[in-house]
This record gives sequence, C-alpha cells and structure tokens, in this order.
Amino acid sequence: YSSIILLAVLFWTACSSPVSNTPISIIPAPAKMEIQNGSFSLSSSTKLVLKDEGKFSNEVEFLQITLEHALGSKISEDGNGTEIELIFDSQIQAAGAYQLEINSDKVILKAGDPSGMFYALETFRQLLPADLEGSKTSGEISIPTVSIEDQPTLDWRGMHLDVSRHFFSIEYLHRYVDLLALYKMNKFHLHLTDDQGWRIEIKNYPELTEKSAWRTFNAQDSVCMEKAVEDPRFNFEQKHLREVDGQTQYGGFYTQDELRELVAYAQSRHVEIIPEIDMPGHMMAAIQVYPELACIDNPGWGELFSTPLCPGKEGVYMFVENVLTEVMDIFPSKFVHIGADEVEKSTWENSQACKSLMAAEGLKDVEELQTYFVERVTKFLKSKGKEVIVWDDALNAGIDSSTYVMYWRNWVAEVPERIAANGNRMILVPGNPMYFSRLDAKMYPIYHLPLHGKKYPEEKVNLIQGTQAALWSETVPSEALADAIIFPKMLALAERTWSSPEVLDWESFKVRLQTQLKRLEALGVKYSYNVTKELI
Ligand code: TNX
Repeated sequence: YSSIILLAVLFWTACSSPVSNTPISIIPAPAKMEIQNGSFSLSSSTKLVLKDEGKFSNEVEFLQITLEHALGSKISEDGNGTEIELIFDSQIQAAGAYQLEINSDKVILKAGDPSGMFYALETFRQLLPADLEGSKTSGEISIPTVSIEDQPTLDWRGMHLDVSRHFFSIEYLHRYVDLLALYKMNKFHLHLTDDQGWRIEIKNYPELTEKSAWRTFNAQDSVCMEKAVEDPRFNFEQKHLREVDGQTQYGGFYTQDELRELVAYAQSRHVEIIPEIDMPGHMMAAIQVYPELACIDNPGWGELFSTPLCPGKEGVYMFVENVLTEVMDIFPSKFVHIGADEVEKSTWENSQACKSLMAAEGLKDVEELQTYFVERVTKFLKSKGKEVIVWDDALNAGIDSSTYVMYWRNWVAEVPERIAANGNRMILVPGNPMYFSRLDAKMYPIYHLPLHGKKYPEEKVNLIQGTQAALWSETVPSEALADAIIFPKMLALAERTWSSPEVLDWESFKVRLQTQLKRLEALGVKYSYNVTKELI
C-alpha cells in the first residue's frame, strides 16, 4: 500500500478539489485515502438509508444535527435524491475503525461499532465546505468523491482543562467537547479542584462551592487580565463575577445536573470525561473551608507548595470518600484521577496524627505516608470498580502497579522507565511540549512527540496508552485566551494520536491546517493568528 499512501499524500498537498471550495484537508490524516475525480451532491432531498441494525441511532442523530447545521434541514428515509447509507459491518473489528466511500450518487459509511460510525461522520463533516460550519446554505452541497479506510492508532487521545485556576463556563465545556470530537479525540481530563477554586457541587459539603468557588482578584490575575484586555483579538470580557459585602468576587462552579448533562453530551460525541480531584496537595480550596482537614492550624503556602490534606487524620478519609462518592455518581468513566502531585510534606513531619499513623503502619518517612494515602484512596475507588490515575510524582515511594500514571515531569530523568519498571500503564503528558499554556509550546514537537525514549524497554511499549496535552489556567483568565492557546496546537496532537506513523507527514499537515483554520474560524474559535510564525 505504500504507493497508495504516497499518492494520497501527493493529492492532499497538490489537489484542490474541482467541485468544492474546500480542498480535501482531513485532520487527523486517515490511514488510507483515494481521491476520485467526481462529486456527490448533497441536498435536503438526499435519502437516508439505514442498514445499521438499530445500533447507530445516536450517530444518525449526529448526522442529522450536522446536516441541519449545514443545509438547514435533516434528510429522511423518504428522500428521492442521492443517498447516504449507514451500514453496520461486523467485519470491521477495530474499535473506532470505519470506511467511508463517496461516489457520485451515494455516500456509504460503514463501521463495526458506534464510535467508528461517529468518526466516519466527523470525516464526512470535514469534507463539507468549511464555511458551512458558520452559516447554512439552502442549496446543494458538492462533496468530492473519495474512498477512505481509517482507524485510530492510540487509545488515549486527550485534552485536559484546568477549570480551577480560572473558571470556564459550562457552555465552553460543551464546545470543548465538540472540538475534541471534530478531531477524533476521545478523552477530556477535567481538573475540577485546586488551591484556587472548587468547581464541582458536592451536596454533602455545600460550602465548597458557596465559598471556595469564589475569590477576590489577586495581583497576578490582574497582570494577565490586563494583557488579555489589551489584546483586541481576545474580546476579553470578565463574565464570572459576584458581589459579596460590597466586594467583587471572581469564580463559578458547575452544578451536578450541569455536569451530568455535559457527560451525556460528551458520551454522544464519544468523548469520555475523566474527573480529577487533586489530593492530598492542591487542596487549599477545601482546606480554606474545612481547616481541620490540614495537619496545621494556619494552612497556606509552605516551602514549595500549598498545605495538603493531613493523611494522619481519619476525618480526611471520610471527607475524601464522601466527595469521591458524589464524583463517581456523576462521572461514569472507569477512571478517577486523584492527582497526587506536588505535595508539601513538611506539615506532616511535625504532626502528631501523622506520627501515630506512621508508627502504627510501620511507615518510615513522609514519602511512605504519601504512598499510604494514595493506596488507601485507590483501594476505596477500586472497591467501587474504578481505575485510578495519578501524576508521576506519586511514584516516589512506590504505588500499586494497577494505577495509571500520567508522566509530566520531563525534566526528571527516566520517569517513564521507572513507571515501566513498576509495571504501570502510562499516559504521556510531558510538560514540554504538552503543557499548552507554556509560551514555548510549539506544534512541531507535539506532532513529533516520541512515545518513548531509547531506554524505555521495548517489551513494555503496550503499557503506553496514548497522550494528551494540558491546559493549566493560572495565566489564562478568559475563554478566548484559552482558545488561542489550544488552537491550532490541538490539531497537531489529534493527528499525532490518531494517525499511524506511516501517514504522519508534517509538510502535508501544515497545508491541511490552512483549510482547518477556516473551519475553526467559521466555528468561532479564536485560534492564534500568525500561526506559522508564532507557534510552529
Ligand atoms: C504543575 S502538572 C502542576 C500544576 C500547574 C502546572 C503549571 C501538575 C501535575 N502540577 O498544578 O498548574 O505545573 O504551572
């Protein structure tokens, strides 16, 4: 097949379709593609043909939404024009795999599972003219004839969003899901709590959101807010304010109902939302309301990080379990992320409660105490049928090998090798280049991210689940600024994770990206301008 691939790549870069204003510019690049020389005409009289054994009703709905958006109407099984046929095909076995064939009179989409059909439809959507994302046509839409076979390469194709440091509206999260799905990404890691804000309603502890979802501005915020305000592209507007006792506070939170709706929406787009409740560090939002959760009387900032939960206190486990019980009730994902990064352990050293626990459990230092905490919470979550994810710091004094680890500290030598040696499954989030909020994060290294280094044992490669990027929001006070940081970098990540190494082609990607920028623009995404100069 290499000649087919080569031809396809040549076509991508050279061929501007004669029948549509939009050259074929699919991102992520499909595994196999052959472009023919004709066109298919889509209109409101196009006939919907279902041979899906009833398996793809959610995807049919998505097709109708897409068509309504572009054409102003759905299509029906009574149509008398060209045809769109959705077929369940048990021969297509890989999860997420699909075939898409566009002939001059018929579009045939085949998949063996709903996610495959969904991805077929997202590819089909990318073959519609980009500007139809923003405005409908009432006429016919001309689509180039093409035949595609495709399937995902990595299982974990993710994006993270920190909604704690700055609040992002629930509408923004819905749109985030849409944009992930458009580029066939399937994991949305939602960082719901941190020192600066508690964003998830917990019925058992209403003060968490009544108080800790809100804060007054601090100097650091105003610096970056000023910058954002100065830049006309960001159309900056501080929406999330409330007045308390004559004081303006910034913040917000999501109700459980809002989150449930978001989860259902994401499920319909084959995006899994993984909730993170970061502990025992990064917990000041909770500790501010319940100071008894800390080991010390005056919690705040320690030597390096904020005051953590006190692992020597039984009440802490009760709090954690109660919170996680509500979290699990909202998020059906098999994963719960418990953070376990950047823990300031100095407050544990002098704590009587910690000393007693360490003596009773035979723990020799505070590192082992951290392991005790993580293992105890892990055990609780596993007893409820969940898989646990932690940041790689948790590995220091050892963790259970069944825990999933997110590798982020790329400046610490051989973290991936240590994770492999411990037998853990791993998700790659190396700070460089995967922390998109870093000013030096560039598309080229994202596109070329190696899955492992030379020292990583070949026989452990199957422990690597995939990769994701993170958007930490300390310096990201607006949704428009988040857009500009995420896009178009996320498209490089999407292609890196979905497309097979044989079809990855940076030069072709850059060409296709130009068309995708039009699509993003039509969708109202405020991607970074001057993309070729600033980001690559
Ligand atoms: C480290 S990455 C953190 C975050 C910060 C980020 C950027 C990680 C597990 N912890 O809490 O937001 O650096 O400042």
